[in-house]
Amino acid sequence: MDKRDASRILEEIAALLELKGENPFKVRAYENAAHAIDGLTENLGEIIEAGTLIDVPGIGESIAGRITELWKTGHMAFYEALVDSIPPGYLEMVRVPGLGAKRVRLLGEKLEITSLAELKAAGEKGLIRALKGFGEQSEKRILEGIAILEKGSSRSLASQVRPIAEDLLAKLRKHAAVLESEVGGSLRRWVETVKDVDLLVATEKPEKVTQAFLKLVESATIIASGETKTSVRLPSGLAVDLRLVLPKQYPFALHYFTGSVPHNVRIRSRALDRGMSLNEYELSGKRHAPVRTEADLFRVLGLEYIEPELRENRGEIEAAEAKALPKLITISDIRGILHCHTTYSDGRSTLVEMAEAAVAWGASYLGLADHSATARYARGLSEEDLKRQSDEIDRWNAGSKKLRILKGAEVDILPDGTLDYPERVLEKLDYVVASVHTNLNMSEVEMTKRVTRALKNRYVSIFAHPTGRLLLERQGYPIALEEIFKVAAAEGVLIEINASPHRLDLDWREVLKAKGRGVRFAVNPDAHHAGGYADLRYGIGVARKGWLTKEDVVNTLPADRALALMRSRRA
Ligand code: DGT
Ligand code: CA
Ligand code: ZN
Repeated sequence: MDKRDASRILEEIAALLELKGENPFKVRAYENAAHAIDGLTENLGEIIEAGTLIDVPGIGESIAGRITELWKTGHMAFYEALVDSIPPGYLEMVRVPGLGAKRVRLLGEKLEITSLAELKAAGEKGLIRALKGFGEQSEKRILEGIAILEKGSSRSLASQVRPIAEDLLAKLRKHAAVLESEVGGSLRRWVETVKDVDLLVATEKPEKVTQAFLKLVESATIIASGETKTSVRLPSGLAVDLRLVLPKQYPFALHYFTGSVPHNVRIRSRALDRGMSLNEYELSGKRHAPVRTEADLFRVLGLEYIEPELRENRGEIEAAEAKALPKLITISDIRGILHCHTTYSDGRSTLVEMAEAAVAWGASYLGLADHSATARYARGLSEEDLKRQSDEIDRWNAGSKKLRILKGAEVDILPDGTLDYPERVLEKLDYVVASVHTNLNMSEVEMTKRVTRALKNRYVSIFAHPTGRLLLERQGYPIALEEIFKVAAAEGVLIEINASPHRLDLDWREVLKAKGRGVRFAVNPDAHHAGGYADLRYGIGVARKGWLTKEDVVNTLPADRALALMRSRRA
């Protein structure tokens, strides 16, 4: 049990209470507690042992008692009784992304269904659209949500898997028999979700490496283990494949097991066109220069080196042939951080803690962007709060040579497309991040109109988390992105790549399209605590997958130039 598990149970309780039609305040209390637990920077077990759980903001006495019970005994009587009181199918149904408890209850009652399978069947028969308040669009989204749920269970967020893979790799590399090694597959390509970990090792002594690996993953279930491949499943459910090859096979294997499949297929047929045959172990046929690295392999095939992030068959082979690949942005290009929260709104670190962490991270400027007034869900700032924060920022800036804090705000785009602060407030801010957090159930046409209107507001600098998706949890709201890109490019509004590994929004596939339309970007951690800047690496992963260079991203610029760009429409 860790804090994610505890937080998930609290979230589930909130959903269950809502399913039962309980008092909204009670529901909200569990939601807040789930949020608070998930956001703890300290160890939950230690807090419980110290008896200070009750001091954590957002956690009341009775909930603290229940979390403690769960932690100590592995059970929570309240939760178990609640689960027993609800048809099990309802529990499955609330897990469908985008389907809240209220609507599950409605669907259950009106369609007389009690399971996810029945819900799916009803949707496929077109019965959902016939219900009042649902319509064709919501039926389609419910079916998509069920598909995500069915597929999602087999994938994990890359951010949950990467540290495990990196740790295994680091330990393997200490072994003398491991000559070369890398993590391959979707992780190496920085895809946002992954099915498993693909480890590749070059060695002359496969049995030795296999033994060492099996010792590393002691508590795992061994699915298969042979001379060239060992597959295990960790107790968490994560599958890990270890592949062993001879040193001379390594560059071919590394390329092959990095993928993607569509990229590999193209590369293999390119080899064939040139009178050679390529597989995971060798390149045979026509004589060619020796291949000791992946770069050699690309060269022999008449291509520039293609970074793993680009290997998705989205034009990289043509560009590599024309020597026209972009020089991809790297994390060290980032100079400033533009979207962060503090304890003024829903952040968990103070302004000073966020600033000190930004200095330690190596940023030269930090844009604070706490939530705006009507953002009740996140303790949005009133005008007076903003003034207090502004004064505190002035004090910091007067005393620090290392880090300049910029005065921003994450301002809600209201349902009619106006912003959540009046002009007199907006004009005092250095820059404005605008985003949608409420009324997500609009039609695509309405949502596009709403956002377009906001982007035309000359105070808006950045459009944040453009689709609102939560990976493996919630689809984005419907919005015509091509239209939005057109408006953003014409207006000079930057599009955010939100680096939170739960969002990674804008999606990399769309980043490439937006870039083609002339859009520029900000890669933002959306940090809610001082450790949150670490997420920037995931945002950079998306930027690289979207073919972005340093020039495409505003926060690679020094503060003055970044600000000038973000305020260009105010003049
Ligand atoms: P994942 O695991 O779904 O997150 O995505 P990948 O890309 O890691 O896929 P995985 O683990 O099934 O396979 C790893 C790599 O092995 C894949 O990216 C390319 C290569 N590979 C797997 N199957 C095939 C195949 O049928 N043909 C070719 N050309 N390559 C394959
Ligand atoms: Ca994989
Ligand atoms: Zn936001």
